[in-house]
Amino acid sequence: MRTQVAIIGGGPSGLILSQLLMRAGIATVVLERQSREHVLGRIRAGVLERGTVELLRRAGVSARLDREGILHEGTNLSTVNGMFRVDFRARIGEVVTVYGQTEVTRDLYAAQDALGATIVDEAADVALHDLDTDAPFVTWRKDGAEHRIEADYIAGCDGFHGPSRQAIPAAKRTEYERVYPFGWLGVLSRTRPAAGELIYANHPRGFALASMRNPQLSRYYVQVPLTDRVEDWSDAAFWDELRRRLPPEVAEGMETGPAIEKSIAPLRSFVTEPMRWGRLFLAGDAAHIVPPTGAKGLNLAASDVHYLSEALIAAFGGDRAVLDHYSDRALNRIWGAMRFSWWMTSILHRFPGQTDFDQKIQEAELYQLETLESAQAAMARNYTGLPY
Ligand code: RFL
Ligand code: PHB
Repeated sequence: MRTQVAIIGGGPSGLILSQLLMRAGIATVVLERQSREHVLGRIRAGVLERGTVELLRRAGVSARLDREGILHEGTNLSTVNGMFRVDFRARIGEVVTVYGQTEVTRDLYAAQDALGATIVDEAADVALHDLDTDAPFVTWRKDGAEHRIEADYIAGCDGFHGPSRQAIPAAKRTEYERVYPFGWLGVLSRTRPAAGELIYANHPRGFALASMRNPQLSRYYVQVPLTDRVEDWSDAAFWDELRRRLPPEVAEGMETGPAIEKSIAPLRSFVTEPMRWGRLFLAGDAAHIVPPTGAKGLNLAASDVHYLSEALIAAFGGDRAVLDHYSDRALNRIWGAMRFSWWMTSILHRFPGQTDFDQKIQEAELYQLETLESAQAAMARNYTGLPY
């Protein structure tokens, strides 16, 4: 088999890239380790920047998003001293769209099917070969048979645990990492959201977040120690803990119900540089991870794919120089989001061993955000999306 771009990973990065390339007349093959059912069962991000929405429009997959996405003009922050709101629209004239990653992925699969895309699911033992030559290829196993595909370029869109990043020799990459000493326990429930917009809560018992997917579907998180397991948390224990950490006026009227999904995600900041080696290009979680506090993971995957699709389309049009700038262009924006996600994480969580001094600094940061329009404008700019 032969194609122009072999894409490893059928998550949002891989599917958006395939969609944009196919619409530009470039042939792709997507190799995904899991079944489609598994990929569509994952509950992840929920907040889209304008740039992400525009990219999905350009990819021709925004009909349902444009209909069902909920515009949020601001967000709430809750502290020991009460709750305040940062008004994105008033500060910088921007908004975000609430629409789940699961729905984005579902729309992408439907659009790819309509274009007749080749998406191989349940591809086992995917391996990348000869990346620093002009004839790279990928091998995998499916239904007991060995397969091989040659490509002009390979896109590593296989998330944090995929093989693409590891295919770059260790001596050729630099990794930057911070692991946070806590995780988020998340619950999805068929209940009315607690508030009209998100609430990020700094509380002495730990961080909490009230989010949503639609008017009937809520998504909540509480900070938990890394030693906790999902089985340790009954639904009742989760709701009790969440209620304690949200503002009383919100907790009082909050609807609760059975958890449809419950999982614990560790928090990490990670970047590998450069995002290219020979004919391999990394995009999305394969190259970087942010803690979810800034809602940037999916949005960074989208901006990477924006830069990468532009570069590949230019290369197939005869201008290969653009490929040389992909990594730097993407990383510039990635580090901006890294800083923001780290900062949001730092000001909102309880850290083991946090001193009274650390505590006072957190309070001062949040007070600035409450009272300084310039601080709110900076947060609004970062949260709604740095420019491409
Ligand atoms: P994905 O979504 O991880 O997709 C990668 C795809 O590659 C496949 N794959 C392989 N395919 C072939 N061969 C292999 N050997 C492979 N190994 C892996 C995987 O099955 C998968 O389908 O990466 P992508 O496309 O770059 O998209 C990035 C986003 O998914 C990610 O940034 C966000 O979801 C991060 N994230 C969250 N971001 C937020 O903004 N808000 C959140 O609430 C939020 N929650 C989360 C998250 C990420 C999580 N992960 C990765 C553990 C919750 C979780 C649990
Ligand atoms: C979510 O709805 O899952 C969500 C929203 C905002 C975040 C993280 C997760 O910062």
